[in-house]
Amino acid sequence: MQLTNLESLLPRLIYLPSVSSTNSELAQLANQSAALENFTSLISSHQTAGRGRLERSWESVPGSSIALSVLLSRVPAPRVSLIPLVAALAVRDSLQQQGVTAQVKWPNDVLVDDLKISGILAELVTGGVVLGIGLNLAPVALDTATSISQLGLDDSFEYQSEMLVRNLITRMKQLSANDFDLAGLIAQLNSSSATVGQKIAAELPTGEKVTGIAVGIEADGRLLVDNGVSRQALSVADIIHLRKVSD
Ligand code: BT5
Repeated sequence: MQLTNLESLLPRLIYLPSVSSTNSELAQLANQSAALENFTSLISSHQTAGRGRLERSWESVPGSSIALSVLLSRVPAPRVSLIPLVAALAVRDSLQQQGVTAQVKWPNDVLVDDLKISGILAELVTGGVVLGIGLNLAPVALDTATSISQLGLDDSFEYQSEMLVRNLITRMKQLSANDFDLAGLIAQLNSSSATVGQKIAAELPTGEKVTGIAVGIEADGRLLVDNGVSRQALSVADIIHLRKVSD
């Protein structure tokens, strides 16, 4: 694997051809050593126990997917809740630069034509957040998924991981900067959202169900849902898109 370009973007990059979960491995490193630099990264083309949210699994085709985890230690605490959405924007940026329009499904999916191409998992560790991104290069056996090769793009690991990391670093540097433009970011999150403007059904981790219209993403990343009587801001939930409000 020729990862020289990628290495030049990062303070430290660990490449493993196969790993249980890049998030678990990097979290373990971070918890062992408080001195890991911001943007220390672990990348693999195959996970044997890739994780989604809430103990779900993340599938990967051996050798034909990107599993990337990056340690973020400079994002100010009030902005940490925005990390998954901003990471999804970075994936979207990368696809946009290759001529493909993607949308962000709140809170952590990147979709192309309603099919999931990338999923994001951010976890708190000693000294920061481990941000994990899974990106399908080749088709996975799920009818809700798509991949880089199905979009007719260059599916080489080297090229796609460099595009991804370049955009991710740009976005995360913005999110960490003193002169961060919160209003501009929230406007972008709203305009690129597949969820905002839809009638949705949300299931909260407590099992509670909320249905209504997703009216916007708030400054802390929460999704505002209007059920016709009141508005509720959700911080964690699984969302089903029922239909566009204009339909
Ligand atoms: C996610 O969870 O989408 C977060 C996925 C994060 C994966 C990265 S890879 C690098 C790092 N290391 C890890 O161990 N994880 C992170 P969630 O929103 O819970 O979605 C999980 C659901 O997505 C599953 O239940 C499937 O329905 C679907 N799914 C699983 N694998 C998929 C894939 N490869 N492509 C599209 N959908 C998938």
